[in-house]
Amino acid sequence: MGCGYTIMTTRILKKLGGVACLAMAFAAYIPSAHAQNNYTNAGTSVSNTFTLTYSVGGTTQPQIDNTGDPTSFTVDRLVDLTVSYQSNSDDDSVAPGAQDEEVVFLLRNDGNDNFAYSLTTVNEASGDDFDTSNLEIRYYIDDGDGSYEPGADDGSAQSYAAATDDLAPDAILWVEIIGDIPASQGDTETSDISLVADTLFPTAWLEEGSTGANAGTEVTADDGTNTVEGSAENVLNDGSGTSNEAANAGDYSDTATFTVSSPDLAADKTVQVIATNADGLFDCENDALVSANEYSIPGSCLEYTITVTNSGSADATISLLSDTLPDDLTFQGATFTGFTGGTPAQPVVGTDCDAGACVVSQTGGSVTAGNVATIEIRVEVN
Ligand SMILES: [Ca+2]
Ligand SMILES: [Ca+2]
Ligand SMILES: [Ca+2]
Ligand SMILES: [Ca+2]
Repeated sequence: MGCGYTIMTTRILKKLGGVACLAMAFAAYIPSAHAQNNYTNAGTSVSNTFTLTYSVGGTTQPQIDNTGDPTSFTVDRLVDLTVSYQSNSDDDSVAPGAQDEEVVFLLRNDGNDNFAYSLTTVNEASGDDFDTSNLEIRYYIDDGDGSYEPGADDGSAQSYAAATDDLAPDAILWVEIIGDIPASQGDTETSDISLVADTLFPTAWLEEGSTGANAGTEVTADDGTNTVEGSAENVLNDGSGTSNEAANAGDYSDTATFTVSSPDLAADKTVQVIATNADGLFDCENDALVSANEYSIPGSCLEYTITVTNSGSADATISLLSDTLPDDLTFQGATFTGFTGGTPAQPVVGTDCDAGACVVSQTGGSVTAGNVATIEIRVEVN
């Protein structure tokens, strides 16, 4: 870094007649990495003295120093922040029509003073398929471990109004955006939502105390005329996370994506004659198809097949699949395949289906994503 603090070094070099560069004396004030940055608070007055002893021809001369007039400067106010979507902290895969779905963002104060923040949601208009409705913001105050623990170590949800609580340097808020997914959205469709945080005056600076009437108003950059001592001046050093805000404007943003995951369910029913069974010897419950050209006379064995196909990316939960067989039949058995869980039901083999006596059903359970479930029902013609 050489002579890190240019202004200060210039002053000291003048007093020393250009003898040395005192960069080392100020090395501690050069910003380091952001995470756990341990910055010096804005408004801190840093004083410093030096001594110079020398001799001429072996004779020690009076010491030169500035102990009676220490150099000092005020640490200015670094404004910087991080907004980062936490894709591992929520379920951003949502069902059509789902309500109060949430995405989670980290908001961290990367500056060197207390700040509050305004929080704004943006339903992005391009690059996605739909907008999420009824957006709301709430947040949790991290307990200092950097882990998202809503309702536990990070306490209960704070509802957001016009400004967040004051946030100390390095402190983190977990900001949740909550919204409703329109019922009409199809499988794999997406909705992009950005969170924009803008830096506001806190209720009190760390070193300089109450911000009075400025609390909750936007922090803007210094007028460009720096004073070395006196009040801390605002230096905006934020980047730009999305097109919703620019660099060095005291704000930052990131984008989360809801992706619709829905079952895509189709069902149909076919019938096939398994055996003409003219001699009455065919075992309709157990025997296999005789030929592709069997007739349906009284006594013939037929098979209905109900096929449920889930070509979506989410499981479909079955409420009830029910088939009441026609009066003209006698029930000969049913085979259920492909359902996960739930309860199949069927009449006793040999039941005459008059008056709705033959109900075959699947109650509950699911057809998982990408799978097919079937019910094969054997009957004889009366
Ligand atoms: Ca959108
Ligand atoms: Ca935590
Ligand atoms: Ca200054
Ligand atoms: Ca910015």
